[in-house]
Amino acid sequence: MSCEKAYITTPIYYVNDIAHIGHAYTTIIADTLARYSRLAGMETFFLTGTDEHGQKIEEAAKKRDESTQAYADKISASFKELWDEFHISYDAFIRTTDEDHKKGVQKAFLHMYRKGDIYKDIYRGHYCISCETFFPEIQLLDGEFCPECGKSTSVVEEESYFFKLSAYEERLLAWYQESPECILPRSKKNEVVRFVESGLEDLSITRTSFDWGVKLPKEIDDPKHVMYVWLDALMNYVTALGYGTDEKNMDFWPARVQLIGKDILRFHAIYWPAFLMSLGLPLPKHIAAHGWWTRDGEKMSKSKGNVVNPKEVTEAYGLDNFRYFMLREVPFGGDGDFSQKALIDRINSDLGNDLGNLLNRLIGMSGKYFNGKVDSSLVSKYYQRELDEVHASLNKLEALLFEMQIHRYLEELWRPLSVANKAIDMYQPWTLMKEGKEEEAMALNGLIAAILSKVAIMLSPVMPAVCKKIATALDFEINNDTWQSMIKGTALLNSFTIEKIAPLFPRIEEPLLTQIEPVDKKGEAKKETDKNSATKEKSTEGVALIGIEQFFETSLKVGTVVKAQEVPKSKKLLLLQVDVGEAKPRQIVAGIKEWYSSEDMLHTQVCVVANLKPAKLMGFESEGMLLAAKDESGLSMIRPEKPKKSGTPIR
Ligand code: ME8
Repeated sequence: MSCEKAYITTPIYYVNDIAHIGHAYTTIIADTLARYSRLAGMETFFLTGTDEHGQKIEEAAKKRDESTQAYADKISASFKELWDEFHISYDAFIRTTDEDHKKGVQKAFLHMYRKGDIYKDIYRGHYCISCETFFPEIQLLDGEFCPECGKSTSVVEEESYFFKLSAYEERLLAWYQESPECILPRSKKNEVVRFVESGLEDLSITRTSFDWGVKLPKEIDDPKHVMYVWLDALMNYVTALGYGTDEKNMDFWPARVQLIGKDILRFHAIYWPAFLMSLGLPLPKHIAAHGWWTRDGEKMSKSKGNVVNPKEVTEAYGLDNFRYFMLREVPFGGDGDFSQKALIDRINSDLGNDLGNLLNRLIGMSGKYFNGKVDSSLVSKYYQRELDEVHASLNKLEALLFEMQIHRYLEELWRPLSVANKAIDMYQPWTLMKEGKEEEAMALNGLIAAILSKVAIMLSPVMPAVCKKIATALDFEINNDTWQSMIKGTALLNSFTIEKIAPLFPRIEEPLLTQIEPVDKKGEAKKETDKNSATKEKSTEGVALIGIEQFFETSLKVGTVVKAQEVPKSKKLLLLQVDVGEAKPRQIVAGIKEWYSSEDMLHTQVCVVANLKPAKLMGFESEGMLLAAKDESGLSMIRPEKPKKSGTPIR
């Protein structure tokens, strides 16, 4: 066991909203790195959590008429629950409302204050609550709007404590230069360097106009101030290790990788290292900023109703498949567009054809010719060249992972699979058996099993459950011992009898979720709409304008729910039979169970989109869609104001 330490962190997520695939993406990457570090024998600490202070959270709670603490408790618990359902292997889940965290932040504040890095003055400027960021007037759009999110900012003139960020300019630039990989990908680092070179202003780090935050340390005795939420939040990375309290895990600091989205790079690459320098703590090895997931090319937001819920996607497609897709589809640092078609292609092609099928071929060959037995003892006698090729690929992997080239890691990991599939096609076990070359055929079996076992070890941080199944079929365990012997070394599996298991990646023929992408079965409709949208006019709100004829292409009808039941095992779906004035009712699968029970829906009237192509959801055919309005407070069905005959057209 190496005693190298690996501390891996995600951002702590704001509790003003529930998790979407962007949050899941960051967390899955961090989880993959943590799992790999453990596999490779590093002493690993993986931190995630929630960011609960600040004006944004206070306002979100107020809007819902809840106490801020109760509201934060609820949303924080929903993040934790989701990560537990996703088997995220975090070692600690920090909340900024934890007492120890608050103590640690106060201690840090006092340290910086006593050092002379904090002074009191008046802040005059603009504040964007949505980004929890101060902006000088010259940076605002049209003198009013936030340059980051475009929302309106408010004018702030209040007494504030300031952190002497400007004093750290030179030291920050020196850090960027001395540690070429401190910010990954490197292209992102260049942006940061340019920003710092253009000059840094001191940072306002307290507020007096609201009070949902950490108070200043009592030694400073200025009770009307609370700390700026970003100072509070960034400190989580060390308070979670015991900074300012028991210091229990501080030997994990500095972090090996701090994962963030590109939206919060400035806070992590400028403010955070400056705070650490002021505290006399070492700087993280890598701050790794990934790109943005969009939906059909647009930013996901509740108001647009285009947020992809990671739970729905994993329930339909499988957690490990989703993990693989997220990590393989987009080069780290680049933006990605979520579509079911892309997800299905990855599952059917990379996972089904290349990996799952190889295991099936091995099960078939060993069953047919050797009663299920696999023996690797003569692999190097016949297939040394293939083995060398496989080991050369495997040797490149670890560096790719810690350079955050995760898509290349997976690409490279697929090479051994291609070596295996090619070897079967080239040497043809059926021909070898016909020619009486039994020993060679068995060695080929051993080669395929060796490749599958090595790939399963290295794929296990990305797809833990699937790889466990592969390992069970091949009668070995994935752990640090097998990683040492079969990845760092060249050991092959001992002889074993293969277990026949069901195909790991049954082919998916059509999108499984209509709510996410109401497109035709093979995703063609989406492409057509994309093509159309290129020529469509845009309204002032950026929404495509359509002609009246196009609107009339949608058949909308009044329907009456004649039967309503729950979809087994689904937390979201109701199965409805809706009379739309046709010979028999339409079956509609609706994702409304969070807001409506089957009793609520029975005998009520609804508005139905009646000419959608049918799609399957959790195994049930859905022949239409219901209209509903959804905002932060929940979902409400759209119904005719007065009862109407079933089938009445809606104009
Ligand atoms: O910024 N695509 O919290 P937050 C990819 N509390 N990643 C996305 C994403 C998307 N569409 N949307 C969100 C905060 N993310 C602060 C952080 S840390 C000391 C404080 C991910 O809830 C991405 O990692 O707004 C992004 O950085 C993070 O969620 C922002 O989460």
